[in-house]
Amino acid sequence: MDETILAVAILFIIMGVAGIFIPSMGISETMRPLAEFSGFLLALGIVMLPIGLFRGGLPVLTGGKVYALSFLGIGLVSFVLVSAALQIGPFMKIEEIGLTGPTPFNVTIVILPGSFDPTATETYSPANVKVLAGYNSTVIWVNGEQVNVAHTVTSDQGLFDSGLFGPKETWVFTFGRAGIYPYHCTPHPWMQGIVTVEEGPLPESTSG
Ligand SMILES: [Cu+2]
Repeated sequence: MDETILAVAILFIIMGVAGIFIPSMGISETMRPLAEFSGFLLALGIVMLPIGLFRGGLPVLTGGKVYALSFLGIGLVSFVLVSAALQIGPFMKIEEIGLTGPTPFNVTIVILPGSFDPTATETYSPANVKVLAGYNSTVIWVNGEQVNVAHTVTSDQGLFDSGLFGPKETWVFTFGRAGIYPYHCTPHPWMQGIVTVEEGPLPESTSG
């Protein structure tokens, strides 16, 4: 057993799992590359683990090490299982944040013409919207391009994805859960926006 490799492997696995969970909790869109890097760390850790364990023959484990390793292993496995059961972290499902029907009011975000240009400063407009779940949390994205360019509305956290839609086309999504939902355009990653959903008592209707 090579304890250095083993320790590094365990460290990579912990960092990998943490790095995959943290960005999916919707903290910041700048965390997105971290999730990708974490996947790599996790894979590397998993490859290194048996190398560390079995280098120089089968491991002869004694006392404390057995407990420490099994504790770690059981901890990691139960962490992943509990997250999957609760559908949190990377296991959050789209059905969990989306509603099926439209809300009484909605918000429209226009994808400005020229958003395909990497130097464009304004793309999704407004780029930052705040809505109230169940009240005006139906968000409509309109592709306002004047040339034939398709865009997407893709969750940084993997929670929703419009797929490509062309000029004059729209994509509608109704948010049902409070949270901060950063998104981007798959072919044009400089296009970035955030929908902030709040939950609370609905304002009284003035239409009746
Ligand atoms: Cu785009």
